[in-house]
Amino acid sequence: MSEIPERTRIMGVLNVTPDSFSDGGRWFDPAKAIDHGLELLRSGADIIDVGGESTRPGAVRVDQTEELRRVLPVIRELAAAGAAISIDTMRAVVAEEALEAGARIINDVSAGLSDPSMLGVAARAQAPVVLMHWRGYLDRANASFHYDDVVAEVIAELRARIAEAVETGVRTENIIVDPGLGFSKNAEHNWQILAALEAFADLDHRLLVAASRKRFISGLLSPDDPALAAEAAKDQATAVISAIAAQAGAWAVRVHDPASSAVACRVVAAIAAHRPAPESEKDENEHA
Ligand code: PMM
Repeated sequence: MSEIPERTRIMGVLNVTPDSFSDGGRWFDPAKAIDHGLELLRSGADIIDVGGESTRPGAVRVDQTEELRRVLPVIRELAAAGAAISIDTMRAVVAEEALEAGARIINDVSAGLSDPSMLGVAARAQAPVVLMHWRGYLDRANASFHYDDVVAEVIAELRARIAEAVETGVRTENIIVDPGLGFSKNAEHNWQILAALEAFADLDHRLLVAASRKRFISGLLSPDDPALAAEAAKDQATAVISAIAAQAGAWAVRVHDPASSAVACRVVAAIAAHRPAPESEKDENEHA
């Protein structure tokens, strides 16, 4: 991937859908989507995550032809402008065509469980692939899920997806893990995961954290009526989470407002750069 700096990357969200959770309908027109993608880049995004299917609870699946119609022109145009693009899809064919159109990363919120051909596509293309934790794929998204220990169980279930990806031929360095905030998880689960991000970073794969504007943030800011939480306040809360994620070692954060999270991640990187080396490293340098 070209010129991505040594700090937590900013993945800007571009939903080319009529019905996504926070930005559904805004960028449904391809020309508007392309403009918004360029704006995301200008405001600090390193990667644009293009999706043509909403994963909000209760969403109806779009058919494959429609999904392709939504994402391909946008990917082609943004790739031609030099953008690094991830394709947010649960369909192997969409992932494959998106890669051909210029996308570089596959982002599958079902971690290969929705379409059995997905991991094979990632392996053949040797493309980085996001494996997100989710127990239900749209049709079961409203089911309530029980965890005795959400952090341990999500990590164990991610390990199983990682193992299958490796078995299918995906190189370990191409695996990106994502705890799937808000997917088969309530607010309590999401906060518990955010309190334990280091454990996800310890999986030794790149870690993506995607909290941006999600319902548990609105519920914190406006507990009586989450729908009333202002977008700017949600983005401020998201930027704080981006800083916490960066501090925990996240490779990237997926956000709707790149500017605020880019500032947060830059500050964390600056502080990290000024941290004294651990004693063990100092000893090694002295003896070098
Ligand atoms: N969340 C949404 C869509 N795609 N991809 C990854 N890897 N992780 C996520 O948590 C995730 C995702 C839903 O949020 P949106 O409707 O705001 O895009």
